[in-house]
Amino acid sequence: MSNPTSTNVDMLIVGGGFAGLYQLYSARKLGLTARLLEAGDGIGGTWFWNRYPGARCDVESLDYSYSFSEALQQEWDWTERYATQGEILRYINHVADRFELRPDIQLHTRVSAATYDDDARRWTTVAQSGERFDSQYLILATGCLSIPQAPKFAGLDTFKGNWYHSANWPTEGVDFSGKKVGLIGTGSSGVQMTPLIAAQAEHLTVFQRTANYSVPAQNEPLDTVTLDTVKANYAHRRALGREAMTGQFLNANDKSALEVTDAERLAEFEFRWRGAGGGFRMLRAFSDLLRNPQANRFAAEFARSKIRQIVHDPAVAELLSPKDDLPFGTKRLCVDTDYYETFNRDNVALVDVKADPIVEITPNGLRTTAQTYQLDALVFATGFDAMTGALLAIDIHGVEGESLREKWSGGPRTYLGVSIAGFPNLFVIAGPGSPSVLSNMVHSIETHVDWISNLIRQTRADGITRIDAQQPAEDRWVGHVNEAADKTLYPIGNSWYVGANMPGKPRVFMPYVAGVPAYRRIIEDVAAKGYEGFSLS
Ligand code: N01
Repeated sequence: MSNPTSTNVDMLIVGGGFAGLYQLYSARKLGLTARLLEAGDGIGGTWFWNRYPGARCDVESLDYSYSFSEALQQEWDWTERYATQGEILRYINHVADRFELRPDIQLHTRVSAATYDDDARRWTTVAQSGERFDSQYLILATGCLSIPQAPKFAGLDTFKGNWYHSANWPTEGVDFSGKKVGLIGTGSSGVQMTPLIAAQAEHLTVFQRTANYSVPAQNEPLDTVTLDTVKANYAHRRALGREAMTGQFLNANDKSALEVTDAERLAEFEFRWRGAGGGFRMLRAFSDLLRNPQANRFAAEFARSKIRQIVHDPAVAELLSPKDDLPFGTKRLCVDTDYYETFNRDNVALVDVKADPIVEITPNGLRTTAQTYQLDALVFATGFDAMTGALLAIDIHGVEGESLREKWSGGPRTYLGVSIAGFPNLFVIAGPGSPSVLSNMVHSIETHVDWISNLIRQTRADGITRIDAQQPAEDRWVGHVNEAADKTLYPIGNSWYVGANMPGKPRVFMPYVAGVPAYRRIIEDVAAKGYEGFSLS
């Protein structure tokens, strides 16, 4: 029975980014009533919140875009190989308007709890405002990097200047002209904003705890010839993406780094660093780069040699060079424009806060164990409670009141990264246990939404009202995800992939590493076998 004081819909979708919007579009196609709840005062998810200077995607725009509508992909003209945050946000808003999605989108609504009623076979979802929603299906499209890691530095409340987090940037932007700026964090966000802040501010001090690897994006404008060529056969590009490890064609080399000569290896790395598109193509330079320690060391040493070539001061170059305990690419590779070059500017300084940790923020800046720094503004690019943060921010209770927070206290457990045993009719899009953040997210989102939509279409036709993953199937999947990760070097790196950036978070490698094509074949096979591993009733 549905609750008369709630909004009743067939499907409730939480999150208004790429995943939520496509899920809403697909729900409509299924003939379902649906409501999408979004915490922000605009749609776009990641691309709504992360407005910091230099924010852009590290997946090429022609791939990081929906493929479900040929008309959409024909009519939209991306202007650069790697799109800026602003351009992606315009695209998302265009999609919402074009497919008339807005009437079913409710902004300013942060979900705080969701409880399953096994008699009614429905979810009751509650927003922070107290508003209630009643639905048969609950879709969590909450994103993998949507709960910023709040800085917990002592003394922050005494700081006289303004401070900002990369993922909660003021809509109107920030003018750093004439200011001494301190930037904490050198992951993708910090690496992208460094050159732009340095160009504007009087002085920039970058506080680095761990050096990560960064590869130049080789970004460039997309001319009409390129766009026309892709659009003339967009299906071909999408098909190449579907069969590529990460859901985007990166021209993967199937040779081992150990089977080629030194000169051939160097040529391959150079080709990928410079002309062939830069960025993640580097990770596909050799088939064993992320599996074989020696192959990985070749890539790491190549990247360090580049840093030494670019950065004039050898001491700064050394500090920017990732160390051997971080294999190349095991923490998400940064993709930059002029990051290392920026450290040649007179108004930029690099501080090693591993050797000399931050003690506190002071009214006029920041104090490390050895030094004080006078700063007018502080920027935190300190990352996120990744993959599980947004899901566990909601107090979710499944069959017999089981709490998701308790179930996941030792790390996330899903069946196929999309379903959770004991939480029927609830689906996670691109969640832990799926290729997710290791892939082109838009591609993986489409894969999940299409798969969930087929499951719902088929089960509704069969009169099934309850879809639940079986516990043994989930256990086997969790085992398989771990096994796949353990065959790679990924778990070695201290990264948000394993929750290492969050003190106290269980160390579990969260995404599924075997790649997009292997994963798709598994979930298609599950569907072909009548949704093997699910209890349908
Ligand atoms: O966050 P991060 P991010 N004291 O977690 C440091 C995606 N993304 O926002 O490494 C001092 O990577 C921390 O140091 P350490 C992308 O998937 C994509 O940059 O923990 N430092 C690290 O340097 C990316 O991977 C794009 O030692 C502290 C940094 O803060 C993900 O989002 C752009 C600290 C956090 O790095 C997250 O990237 C941006 C402390 N107390 C983001 N706490 C593109 O598409 C943390 N740090 C290009």
